Amino acid sequence: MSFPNNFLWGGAVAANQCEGAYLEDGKGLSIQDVMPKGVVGPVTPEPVAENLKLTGIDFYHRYEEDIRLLSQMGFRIFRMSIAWSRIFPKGDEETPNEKGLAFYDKVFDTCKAYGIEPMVTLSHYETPLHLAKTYDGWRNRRLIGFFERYCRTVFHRYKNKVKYWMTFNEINALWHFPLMGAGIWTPKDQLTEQDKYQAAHHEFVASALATKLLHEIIPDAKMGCMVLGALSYPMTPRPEDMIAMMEADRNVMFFSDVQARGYYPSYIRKRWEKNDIRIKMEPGDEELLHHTADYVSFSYYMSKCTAADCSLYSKGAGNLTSGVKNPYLEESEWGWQIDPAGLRYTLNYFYDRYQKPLFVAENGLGAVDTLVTDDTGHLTVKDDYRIKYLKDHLLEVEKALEEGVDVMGYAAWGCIDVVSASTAQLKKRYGFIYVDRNEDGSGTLARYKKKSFHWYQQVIQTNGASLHSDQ
Ligand code: BGP
Repeated sequence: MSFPNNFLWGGAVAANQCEGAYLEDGKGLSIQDVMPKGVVGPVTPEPVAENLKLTGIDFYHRYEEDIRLLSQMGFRIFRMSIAWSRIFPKGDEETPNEKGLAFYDKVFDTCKAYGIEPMVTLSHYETPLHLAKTYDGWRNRRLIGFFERYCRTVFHRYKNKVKYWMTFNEINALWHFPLMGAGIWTPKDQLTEQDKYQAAHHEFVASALATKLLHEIIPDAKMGCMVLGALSYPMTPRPEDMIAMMEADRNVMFFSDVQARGYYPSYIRKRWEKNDIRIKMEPGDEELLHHTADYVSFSYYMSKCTAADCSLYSKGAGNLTSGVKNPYLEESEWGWQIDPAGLRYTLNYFYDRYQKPLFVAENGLGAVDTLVTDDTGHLTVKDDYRIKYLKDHLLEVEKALEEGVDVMGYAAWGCIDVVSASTAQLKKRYGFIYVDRNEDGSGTLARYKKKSFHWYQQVIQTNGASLHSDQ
């Protein structure tokens, strides 16, 4: 048996992609409420009806049914996020919104009742809109204080309910999508590298501070860092492509290097020196960074290729970042290249570098699903393509475990269908559970079990052994 008995099998969602109820019970607006097309479209002055996230999949009212369904699959962990703007509607208030806090009490109590451990991301692409507009998000050092107050509030409140936490979802996304990644309101073409490194510094300090606080308030809790784990292969064995790969990977690993090792790596300090980038730090910042993450997590959907001259090759599509197309891989309907072995490589790469427990925070296949009637007259989706994707990836997780990598667990992304992050679509589905809601917003919101629901249930029940059967 390669999967340890305490392996955390589960799935993941984010508040802004599933909850809906965007103004209910005192919630303030978040940046997502004015991003109707995800990162591919413009922001709107006010929330507009075609923004599917305003209603999401109505998890806010249906969480009990949803968590029950997840428990039927045997989930041990449910990665979810707290919408910061439910707790502090504008982000800079002194006093939290009690109704927002009460909502997550109910969610965590339900998880407990069904034997599921919640894993909570504190900031998953949902900076309160007021912080973005008034302070320019994480470019402003004052965000550290606001975040600290938010963390302190939720750590005290959920002290006995939540053991696993994460600070920033895909923290490296701020580099490519500063608004979604770091609530930066200034258009991205007006930002310099210096601005982005400065915003990253504020997030690193905030993350370290949150880790310190967590350990003080809930001593047995674990804090994770989380990066978008799209590593590169060199397009050819030419030495210059290899060097390009090293640099591309550093752009990812820089973020986890700081959070997992507790200091800025020399390659970044040299880059700053060379490019005359001066990061403003306050006394004590660097000492604070020593409060490193207890575990390291990443999302993994695909690998990418890199070359010294990328213009020689065709460009690939991808999860917020992309590189050159790998001629040896197939791709999803959204053009994301499918590379199960890349997950094994990524796990080994991270473990070699940090020697800390790893958690696969997201993995999955976004696809168009069709609801059909099965032999027993029930509505379902025959998603063999998804089963194949997940099975192939989990077999690679198993290989990494066999190689000695300490993998704590695995969360399938969008375990129940949610609105997509990059394109804000509902037709791009990842779940084991189908949600009846269409791209035009119509639908009953009823939940149906897909074929993959029963498959994953079996995988968890056998602690991975069924991955080796023919199914
Ligand atoms: C990651 C995000 C998730 C998620 C996932 C899939 O970048 O952390 O929030 O949605 O990607 O991406 P998408 O929804 O765009 O298909």
